[in-house]
Amino acid sequence: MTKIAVVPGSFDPITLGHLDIIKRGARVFEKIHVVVLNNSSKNPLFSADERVELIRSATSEIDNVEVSTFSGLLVDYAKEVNANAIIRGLRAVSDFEYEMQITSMNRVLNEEIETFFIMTNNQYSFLSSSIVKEVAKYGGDISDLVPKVVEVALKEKFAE
Ligand code: COD
Repeated sequence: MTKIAVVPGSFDPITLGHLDIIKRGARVFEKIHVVVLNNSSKNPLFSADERVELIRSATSEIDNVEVSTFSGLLVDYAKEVNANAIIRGLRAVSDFEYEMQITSMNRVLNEEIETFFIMTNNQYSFLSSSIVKEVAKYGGDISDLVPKVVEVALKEKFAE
């Protein structure tokens, strides 16, 4: 059986924490599909297409990674790309409850798709897209937190 995993998220925008999870997943699974899910309850800074482009640039050197966007249920996307696994990142205990809810719901929707968790690298345990946007908005240095393309894109966004 081919080991194909989906790494889903909002990625608004992708950070070095996300990238770390994607890279480590790509070492274990034969193929990784990173998917930007349009979450109707959030008001994103970057459009879905912009987020996909930023992820593509940030992952261009990883051969077994593909990036796309999807509107709908994660399990439906996973089925579409023949994935039998979902990878999520865990930063702190505070992530656990939310992740447990999502995982349980996805299992109800399709019990054949297994969710795997990758613990964050300690240096990124505080990192989130929201924090990065907040710091970038007020001109703080985010060069150690996001890929270079994202740093540039955030500067442009907040200069608009
Ligand atoms: N270090 C490690 N991992 C990290 C870090 C970090 N610094 N920052 C984020 N992560 C992980 C997160 O824990 C998560 O696993 C992943 O990276 C993506 O994070 P986000 O914040 O970009 O994405 P989320 O959590 O908002 O994504 C939620 C989904 C879009 C996946 C979810 O809403 C969804 O599946 N929506 C589709 C509808 C659906 O199927 N619903 C049913 C299930 S609830």
